[in-house]
Amino acid sequence: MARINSNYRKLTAGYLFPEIERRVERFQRENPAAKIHRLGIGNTTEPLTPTLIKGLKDGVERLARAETYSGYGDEQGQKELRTALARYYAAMGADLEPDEFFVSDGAKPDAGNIQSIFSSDSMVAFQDPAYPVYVDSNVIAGRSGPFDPDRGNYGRFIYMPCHEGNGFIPDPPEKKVDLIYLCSPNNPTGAVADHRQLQRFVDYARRHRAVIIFDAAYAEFIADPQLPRTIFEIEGARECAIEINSFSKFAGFTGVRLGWTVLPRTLVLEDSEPGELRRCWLRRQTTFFNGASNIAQRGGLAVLSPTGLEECRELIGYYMENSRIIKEGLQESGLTVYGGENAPYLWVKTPGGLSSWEFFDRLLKETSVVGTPGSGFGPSGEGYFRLSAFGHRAAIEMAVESIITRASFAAR
Ligand code: PGU
Repeated sequence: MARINSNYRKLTAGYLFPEIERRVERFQRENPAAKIHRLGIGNTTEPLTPTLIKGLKDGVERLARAETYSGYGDEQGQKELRTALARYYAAMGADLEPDEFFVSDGAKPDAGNIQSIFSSDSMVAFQDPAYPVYVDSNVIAGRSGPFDPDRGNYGRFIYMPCHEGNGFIPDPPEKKVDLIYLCSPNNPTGAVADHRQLQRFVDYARRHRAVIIFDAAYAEFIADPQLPRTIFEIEGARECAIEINSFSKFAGFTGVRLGWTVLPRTLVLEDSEPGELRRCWLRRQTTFFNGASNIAQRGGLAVLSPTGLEECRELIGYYMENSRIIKEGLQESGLTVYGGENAPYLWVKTPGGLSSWEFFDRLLKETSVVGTPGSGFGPSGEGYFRLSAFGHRAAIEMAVESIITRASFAAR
């Protein structure tokens, strides 16, 4: 008799973004004339830059000739791309070998799959709130214990609350844990950990032989040159950290699909030799994954070229200008807003003690603006709301205008 993986029943709700989409569709059905302003999902909107298009076309052209045609490739990713990634990290002061990079079809699959190379009874700590994939993948893997509906959390998980009091960057856990998920710049709060804060996590991890899984998908949005863009800028990180990253937000590859994970050979665990964990991930990927698209990888190479980087950074500047417009507009309407300076997300405190979903419904009804309820990112996200700065400028301006002129809570 076949039985399902009952851990799926422990997931508290459907995946956040499809749930939002369902509510928006219902609103649109009931209000066919409403023009919806989408500041919900962090999805890129601007066309790829010329250098990237050229790189992708080159990938296609190579498939048209027998001499350059390629089929299945190196599961770990094309050597040329991994070498370019190592160079990209070297420019940030991080010393990594091409063999420590694993190219993938995006940061989401890596963030979900990485837990599978760790013991199934690992104790796991999460930044709260955070990108839901970290918690959900560990629930599915059976590490969560039961869900507590009153507290909105899972009994066996360690939550590291992020709130105004700690500037949305938590301290390392008090207890000994095995795995720690960190995301900086953080989705959803937009907060970025500084060197000192990351050093504390690295020191903690080395002391307890814990592993930090560091999601740097928004690293390129950091404007402040003092802030670390990779965990590998931190002393000792090569012994205890894995970094997950993506071309999605960096280069507009949300639909192209390309990311990478860095797993250093020097990483040590309680019960294994240096290098064994890296070999496990390689084994995992060679068994379950057949490599990223060769066309996308040519695109990735173009991103990392000097002109590619320059163009992508210009595009990031465009989204960050959106971010500034949203932040100023919301502040003008009397809301308290965090983030948005080194990350493409604005973290808004809901007014009048509204819950995150109450605010979602109110904002949609009054202004036709769609955002993301903070509670969808973890219990500490309750009472907050995330707005995304990815969007066409005109659409962003209309959304902000709609909030300023139509929201009942706006100061006028
Ligand atoms: N890591 C973080 C922290 C993210 O916020 C996202 C996307 C990803 C990884 C995914 O990267 P890929 O390389 O494209 O796989 N977050 C968006 C999209 C939602 C989703 O379901 O991924 C968001 O709105 O939060």
